Amino acid sequence: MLFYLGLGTNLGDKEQNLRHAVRKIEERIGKVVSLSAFYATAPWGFTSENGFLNAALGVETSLTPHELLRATQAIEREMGRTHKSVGGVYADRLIDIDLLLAIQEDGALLSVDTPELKLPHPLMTERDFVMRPLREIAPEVEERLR
Ligand code: PH2
Ligand code: MG
Ligand code: MG
Repeated sequence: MLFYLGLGTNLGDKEQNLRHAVRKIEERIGKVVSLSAFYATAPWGFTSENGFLNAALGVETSLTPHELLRATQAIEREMGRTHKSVGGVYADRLIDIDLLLAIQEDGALLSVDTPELKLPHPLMTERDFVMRPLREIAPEVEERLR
């Protein structure tokens, strides 16, 4: 299955953080078939003096969606991410890897709706920092999300 992932970081050496995450994804998850440019973006949904670097990639994997979620969470933890949010508010982070959507072998969009994982990502179309890099590598998917 082909998954599109969104990557974000706003602490430390951000370019290095994104490259490191891509390498770990390639080692543990599957073949990275597309990778966007790295986009400098302003923090969305919270206040921080640390700007973001965001990217999107496509990865072909035999993992199930929940296995993939656990694999990306392990990479986040190993890269030093301690918590997702503080009191329900977004926090600065070394790396965030979000599952955006998945395309099945027959070309259909996979739909997942569980407490821990929803695909396609319910907020992605409202977030320019997700859609700009995704549009670069997969211009055809946007109209399928409407
Ligand atoms: N991620 C968030 C919240 N806000 N803003 C930008 N620019 N980039 C992000 O990756 C980002 C964000 C939650 O994960
Ligand atoms: Mg996120
Ligand atoms: Mg996340």
